[in-house]
Amino acid sequence: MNMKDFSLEGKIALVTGASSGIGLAIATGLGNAGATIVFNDIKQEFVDRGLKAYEELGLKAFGYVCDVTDEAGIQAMVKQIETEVGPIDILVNNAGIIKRVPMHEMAAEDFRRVIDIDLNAPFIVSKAVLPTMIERRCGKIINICSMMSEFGRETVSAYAAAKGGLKMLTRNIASEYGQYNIQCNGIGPGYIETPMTAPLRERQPDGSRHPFDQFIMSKTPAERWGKPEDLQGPAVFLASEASNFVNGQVLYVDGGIAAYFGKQPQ
Ligand code: NAP
Ligand code: GCO
Repeated sequence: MNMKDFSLEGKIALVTGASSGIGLAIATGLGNAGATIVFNDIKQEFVDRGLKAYEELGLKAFGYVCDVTDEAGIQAMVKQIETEVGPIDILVNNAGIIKRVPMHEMAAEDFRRVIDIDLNAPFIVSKAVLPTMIERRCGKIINICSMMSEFGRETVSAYAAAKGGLKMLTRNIASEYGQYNIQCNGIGPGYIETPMTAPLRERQPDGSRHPFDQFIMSKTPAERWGKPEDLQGPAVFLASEASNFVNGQVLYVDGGIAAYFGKQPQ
């Protein structure tokens, strides 16, 4: 093996929803490995925020305003990228939302919205990039799954259903398109410090840690929340030639949560 296999020089990477959080970190990691970064977000102000962030990091990036659930918009955006930047080598389906509501109280429209963004959109965006990947006989698709691809918990029924489905969509894309030298894998982050999990880490009025924060500490061997940067190395690996025989897998980057029974209460 040659360490150049980990290089992304000359590659074009589309990371959805990459103006903040995990997407921004993953795109930065891919950029530092040599890829040209392309990303989208739902508002120009968020795209501008992302472009500023990449510029400050000295990284070349292209940003587009597009809602990942809008198939016509995604198809047009991918064609625009292919014209303005070049063919997409790497797709990271990162954009996602969560709504934490007890299932028996959740509005069906809210359940559908989570499924639409977290599961239907990875289908829509993958469908848009696959024809060129098939034609070029190469491509990498990385789906950002979750601990909820494996576990349930109270109030996240829609999110768990979506992320469980996303794990199987990952396996099916791998199965259907491996013959074209296209690899599709997932990254399953553990609990990561981003805006999505900020409510779970808020300090209590007495200054103590949020009960859920304490719970995660007891369930994580690493005894810390993950940082978005913890996902950069795994993403570069799955986006690179070094993982050409890895297909249909979900790589959990969770500090050991999925392997751990949990700390015995003191
Ligand atoms: P985040 O900071 O909220 O990032 C989500 C990104 O997706 C935002 O940039 C958001 O844009 C964008 N987005 C949302 N809906 C969109 C749409 N319809 N079209 C285009 N972009 C859209 O949260 P995060 O924690 O980085 O989450 C990123 C991914 O990691 C998600 O798929 C999430 O499920 C997954 N994940 C997170 C954790 C964690 O602990 N944080 C763990 C496992 C998996 P706006 O800001 O404009 O809404
Ligand atoms: C929650 C959290 C989790 C994380 C992540 C874990 O409410 O339990 O938001 O779902 O975001 O998905 O991997």
